[in-house]
Amino acid sequence: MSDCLFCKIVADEVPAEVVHVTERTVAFRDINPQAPTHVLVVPKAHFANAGELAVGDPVAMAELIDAGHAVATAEGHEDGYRLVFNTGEKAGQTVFHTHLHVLAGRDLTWPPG
Ligand code: IU
Repeated sequence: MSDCLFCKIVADEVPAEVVHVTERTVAFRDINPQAPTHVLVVPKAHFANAGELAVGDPVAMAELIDAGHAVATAEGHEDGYRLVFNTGEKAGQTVFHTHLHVLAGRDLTWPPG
């Protein structure tokens, strides 16, 4: 999608601090981090949300979650991290290209706000 910010990051048309790349995913640091580690893992192909990715490309969805685990482990947080998909405006989704938040490095409370 030509007007999608995360598609532009994947295409290297918009700068981002990329920390991990796989065949189907790119992971980069969130510009407004909510934890010491706050990385977004996105599929290279455009899907609007997690549900669409799960149905449209389940292999990429599995790779996305695996990448999230790899990022958390690489940053030393195998003892505790959170993977989050905000799905839909009501859940706080603001960018409509599927992205997995990887959050770690502080105490993460439950339930989330
Ligand atoms: P959300 O789940 O759609 O609310 O998450 C979108 C995230 O994208 C949010 O944490 C933003 O800080 C982040 N982000 C970014 O990393 N770079 C950007 O240029 C923009 C948003 I716009």
